[in-house]
Amino acid sequence: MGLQRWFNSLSNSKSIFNAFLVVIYTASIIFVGVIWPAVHESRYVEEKLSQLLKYERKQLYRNSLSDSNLDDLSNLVAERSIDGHNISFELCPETPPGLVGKLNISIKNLKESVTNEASLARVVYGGRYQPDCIARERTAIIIPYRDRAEHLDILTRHLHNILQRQQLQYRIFVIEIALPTQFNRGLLANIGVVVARESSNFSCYIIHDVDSLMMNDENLYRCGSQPRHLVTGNTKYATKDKEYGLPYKLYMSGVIALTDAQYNKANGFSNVYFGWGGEDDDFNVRVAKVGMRFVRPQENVGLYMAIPHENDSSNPINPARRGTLRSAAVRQKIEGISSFYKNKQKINYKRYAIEYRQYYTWVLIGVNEAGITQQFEKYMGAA
Ligand code: BGN
Repeated sequence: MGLQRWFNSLSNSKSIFNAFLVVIYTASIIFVGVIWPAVHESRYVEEKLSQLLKYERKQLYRNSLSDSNLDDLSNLVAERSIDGHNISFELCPETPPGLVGKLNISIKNLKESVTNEASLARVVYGGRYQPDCIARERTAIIIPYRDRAEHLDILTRHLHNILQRQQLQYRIFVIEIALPTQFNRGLLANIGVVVARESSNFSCYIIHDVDSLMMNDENLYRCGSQPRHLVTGNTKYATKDKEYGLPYKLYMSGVIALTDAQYNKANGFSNVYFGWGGEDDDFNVRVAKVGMRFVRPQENVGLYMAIPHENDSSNPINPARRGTLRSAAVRQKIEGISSFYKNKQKINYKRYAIEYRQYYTWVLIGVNEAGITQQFEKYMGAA
């Protein structure tokens, strides 16, 4: 009897044991086949996603903001605006959606007609902005500047309005030459590039005259596979029957767009043109010499209004410019953007100030005009 009970209990516990085995077996099949992969998958996806977001955010951050000490203050401000911002990880569309085409700018009411308070409110100190989508380029607008405060105010208001509509990620640099040195547009453009490079990795430089206002917002401030001359006509060169004109076919001044590589390839602008004239033609020679050429946007798109001003007595014509232009191709090898890096013919300059102003980053520089003229004496035309 005792044996029978023991046997029964054994067989009972055996079936319980078997049932237990079946449950464990089924559970592990469900776990291994369904639950684990699902958990793993979602963990994996979550991890990848967070890595991706971190990476994107970092990229976005690196692209838009600076890494250097120079920019600490500006970064701080920009950081806040990023955090309060709904950052999207979508690439900005090829064609910005909000463009209006030809702009209505009243010459009598310039400041009012270029001002858009909402766009100005979005500008981060130092004159920077990034759109809600991932911009296709990181654009540095470089304005060589001297003595045109009113123009600068109008131009920067206008640019902030239009460039935001173009969904650009940009920063405006104003490079001013300290008195009493004469204006030197090429040298200031080069130093603008040097300063921009230190503050972030821009992919496109726009060298912009202070007195030129874009009249059609379809003129996208982007770089291309060739250097771009963004001007197809300026009111400065109006003729009897044309409201907008160009002074000559190979003219490429006013507003140009080059990638970092294109700028380097040409060795930037010459630094030796003090006063008015010649530096743009010299740059054209450089660009052609290294197998590139300037291309323009569509005729009806690249239109500019010149902000009217009194005769520019503070920027006298450079009498040596024609002679200097003759040595353009030779000088290309020895002076240009390379003059501000390790170079036997280094050009010295001082940065007197860098300020993060509300609508732009302002850089005041000083050079020794007589010293530079002497340094490159044998390549200079007669005065
Ligand atoms: C040219 C100037 C340019 C200027 C245009 C338009 C020279 C070099 C000697 C021929 N070039 O004559 O610098 O942008 O006029 O005004 O002076």
